[in-house]
Amino acid sequence: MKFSFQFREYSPKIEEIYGTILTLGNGHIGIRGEIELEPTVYGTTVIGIYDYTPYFYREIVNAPRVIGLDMIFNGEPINISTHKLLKYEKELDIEKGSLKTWVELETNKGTRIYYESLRIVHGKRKNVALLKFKFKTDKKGVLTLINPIDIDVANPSYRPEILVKHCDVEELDFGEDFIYAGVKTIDRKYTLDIASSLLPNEKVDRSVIKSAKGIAEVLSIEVEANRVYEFVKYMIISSEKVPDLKDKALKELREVKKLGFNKLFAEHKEYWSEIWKKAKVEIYGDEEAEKCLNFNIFHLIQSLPRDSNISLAARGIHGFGYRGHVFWDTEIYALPFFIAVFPEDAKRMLIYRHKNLEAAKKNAKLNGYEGAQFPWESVDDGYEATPSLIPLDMMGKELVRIYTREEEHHITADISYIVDFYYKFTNDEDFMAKYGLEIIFETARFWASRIEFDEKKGYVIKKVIGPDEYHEHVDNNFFTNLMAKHNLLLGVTYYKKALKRGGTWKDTVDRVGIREEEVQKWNEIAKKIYLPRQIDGVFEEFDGYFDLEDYSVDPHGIGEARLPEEIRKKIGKTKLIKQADVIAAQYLLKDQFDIKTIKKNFDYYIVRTTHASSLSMPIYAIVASWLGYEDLAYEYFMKCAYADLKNLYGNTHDGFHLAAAGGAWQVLFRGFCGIDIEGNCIKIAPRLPSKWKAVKFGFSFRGAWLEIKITPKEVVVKNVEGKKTIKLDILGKELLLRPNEQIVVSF
Ligand code: IFM
Repeated sequence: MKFSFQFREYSPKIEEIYGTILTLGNGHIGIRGEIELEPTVYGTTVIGIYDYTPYFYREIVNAPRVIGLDMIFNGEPINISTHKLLKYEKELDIEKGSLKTWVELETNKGTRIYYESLRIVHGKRKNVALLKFKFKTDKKGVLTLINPIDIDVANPSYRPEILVKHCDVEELDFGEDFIYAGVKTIDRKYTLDIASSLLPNEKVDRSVIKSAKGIAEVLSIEVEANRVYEFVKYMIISSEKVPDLKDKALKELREVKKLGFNKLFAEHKEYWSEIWKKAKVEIYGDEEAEKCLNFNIFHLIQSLPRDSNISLAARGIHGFGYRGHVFWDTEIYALPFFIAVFPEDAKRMLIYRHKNLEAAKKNAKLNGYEGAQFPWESVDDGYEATPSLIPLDMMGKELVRIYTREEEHHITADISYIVDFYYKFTNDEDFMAKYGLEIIFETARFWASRIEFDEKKGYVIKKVIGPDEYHEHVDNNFFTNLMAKHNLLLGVTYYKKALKRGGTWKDTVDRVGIREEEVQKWNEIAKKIYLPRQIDGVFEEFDGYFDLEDYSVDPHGIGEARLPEEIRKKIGKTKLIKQADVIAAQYLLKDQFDIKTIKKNFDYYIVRTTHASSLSMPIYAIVASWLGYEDLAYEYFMKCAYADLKNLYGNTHDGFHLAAAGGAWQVLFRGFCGIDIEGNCIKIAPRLPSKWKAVKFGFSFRGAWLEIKITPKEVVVKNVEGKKTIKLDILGKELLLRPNEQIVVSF
């Protein structure tokens, strides 16, 4: 694989977009892709480090910026925005996980400057980032390099009065060959230790400055004309909870300097090469789709937390959109990729939810319910982090009231859904005993208390927001009711399984205190749960939806900006929906619908969906592919894959759209390749886009690693690792795939 992405424009606005799409990360550190030579409001994110903030409860912290570099040549500061820029090029190499930058400029005094850098955030050493750079000029003179740890950073915001600085300086220190900053978050919960060292390949004069902005080392060097000078900047960003963190950080800095850039880069490349052996998707006949899909996979992997104290944030490590909060995006959109390809990593994200079960129980209690109610937006402590008010509207003036924290309850069922999905893929009994069963039982308990009985309708769920967030305070949202039913039935099924299995599963039943009568009640509620009207086969999205003013949109467009203002203003009173809702339920719970019904619903809702959310198109793409709407499926797939590369939602600067990224992978897996797990059987019913000559990738299934190749004429599946025989159903043909064997089905 050789995938690199080139970018050649420069303007502060475009640079903010590059900041996101060229982010490098390793599951601990995230460093945005803005050029090191320019100041920026963006610092560094450290996964799992949150702090209190107005409106948003807690937000991911903009950590001190250590990647920056100031250059002064013969008294002229070398900013690319203030001189004549002759060349600006950036190249993200997703195969190596590296970012290269080339700058050529003529200064206001007429000096030519050539600058070239290579940046990595180390894959194997979670605290380490490196910047190697070269400098050349056509004049001799004095080059001054300033290597700062900038602690004067605040979280970017739309409104200046709510800029929050989260880092409180504890210590600034330096030695002969290092600078160091120790900071704590304002809530005192987290410590960050940052150390850096800029190593020249020549003799230089070195001094250190401390200021309100932080600490910086300053190197001065007499340079000759037309000679290349090379430097390596070593950076350590550490957040471990150990007493001697500073010593550890400085020790690690010494160690990596001793190893040197080349060895460290070799290790880093090895890391990515191992990752790509599993994660890569090859698409023959469509290089563009192949590149874009792997680009999204790269960003998903970089955002994957290394421990279970936090899960994948909706906008990744790439920015401050949604303040680093974790939504259903993680479970429903991103996790299927990790479950299929990196199940051990997926498990950590599920354990994160289990760790927060106590918080979810408190949340339920606070709202008058039983069991566990997961927050719509979650952070490091598992409490509800959704703002009730957002201090901006479209004009950036008024506070906007948000009801999702009170009403978007489907997340609780979504989490149970994915626990079951994980179990289907992995058969991880131990996980279920320790974590999974408890999540399913406690969430079933929640729904049993959340649901009300209505004499006429049966069990109803009132006052919710479904995935379509245009309609608030609605009763009986189709998605919510169906997912709640599924959650209750999972409770019933796993309870029965646990009794049958005994051992640790039965222990969990006892530990959680699940009683037979309780489970019977879950069953009864599930069976009598009310679903809104169905007219001509189309399910009403919620009670009363069909009575709203009709309005339709072009299914190829994105967002609300294309709507007339009067429609935008009253959008909640129309039938327009923001994203897949009924169709999302039909995707997740496919088995409950026949294809004719799915088609009727798809045809109805597709012309009423604005796709204002990036979570919409992945689901419509998958279902479109099931329905044989090949062009539309492919168009939506590419739009998911291009969401950030082309800034399709206009807010890429706020972070990566990881739901669209995970969604794009699901379009491939569940849509084009038609892969489903049914019992212990993998069903494969492909419908490749017609220009695809073949698609090839791997995934893990119950301890086996399977490699699959699909062409328009055949399916080839290899069982390359593991000791298990796998049951397959390829286009209706049932087969057994033994270890180290391959099966070819031609059609
Ligand atoms: O979770 C989504 C939601 O479905 C639509 N608004 C944005 C959220 C975060 O991506």
